[in-house]
Amino acid sequence: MSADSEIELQFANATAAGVADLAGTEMHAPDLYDHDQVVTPLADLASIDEAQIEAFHRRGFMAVKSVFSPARIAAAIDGWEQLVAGGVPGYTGCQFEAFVADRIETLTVAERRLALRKLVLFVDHEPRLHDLAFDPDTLAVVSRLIGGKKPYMFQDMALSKPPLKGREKPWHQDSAYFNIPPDTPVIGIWIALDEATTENGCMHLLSGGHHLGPVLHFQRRDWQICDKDTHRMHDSEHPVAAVPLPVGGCLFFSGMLPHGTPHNHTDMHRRALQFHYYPETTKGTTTEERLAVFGTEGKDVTC
Ligand SMILES: O=C(O)CCC(=O)C(=O)O
Repeated sequence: MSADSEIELQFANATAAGVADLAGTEMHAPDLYDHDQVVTPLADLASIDEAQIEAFHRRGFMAVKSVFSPARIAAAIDGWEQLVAGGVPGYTGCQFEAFVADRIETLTVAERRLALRKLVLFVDHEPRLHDLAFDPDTLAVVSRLIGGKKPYMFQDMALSKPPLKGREKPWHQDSAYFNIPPDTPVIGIWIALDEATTENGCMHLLSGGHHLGPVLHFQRRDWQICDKDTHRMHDSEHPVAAVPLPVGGCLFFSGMLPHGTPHNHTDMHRRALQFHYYPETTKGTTTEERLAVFGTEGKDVTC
């Protein structure tokens, strides 16, 4: 089953209580997120000059420390918690870990918080999260990163890594998930709602790896780049950069950049929002066309 059809199946079965995430729960190898550098973020959006835009295109990412105020993040967290608690009528985008699949309907709010894996499609249900997705200052940065074009927000999702149990998001390219031409300039924005550290599952990126082009993805612990391909691509020209961020910090990154986040080994929760943008004139393709580039079917390859 393709990643897309899994998602379609999950949402066909969605209830207000939520659905179970179908990705694997196996622990990653201890060295899969070994990093060569820890990124120091820019101070704020005003620090982004032409040299930073050029560095973004070279490295495939740009981290900024103070983007959203404590008050806006506190409001976003409140919005998040209401969605997770099941308190927003009509919202069906909570995805829980498979270990609660048979009892989602009966979980307490505290249990829902700890079993949540992902929130999807929330901006039309929660104005405080909508506010961050359509922030004019970050949209202006996205526009600069896509050559001055008008950005269109086409994906809103968020991963939760609860204390000690929060699972890895294996190495992948986001563009491998989207039915759009692979050369579309896609920009992801990842916003830290909790402090993100190397221990609790901050973002890890293969610096410059977006220049390697599309990489084959396999359905293993998730729809992901094979671990051995990640090791193969990781060299002196493509170092692994870890990006710790404070609350309200923000990472801008290319949809073609290989990235992943390790297991949360701490007693801190790690919540983050992720939005994706492309130029508003972008035209879609089909799943077949996407898998012809990113998929493994019929390519006689193993992972
Ligand atoms: O928030 C995370 O841990 C990773 C999110 C991510 O990379 C993704 O879902 O594409």
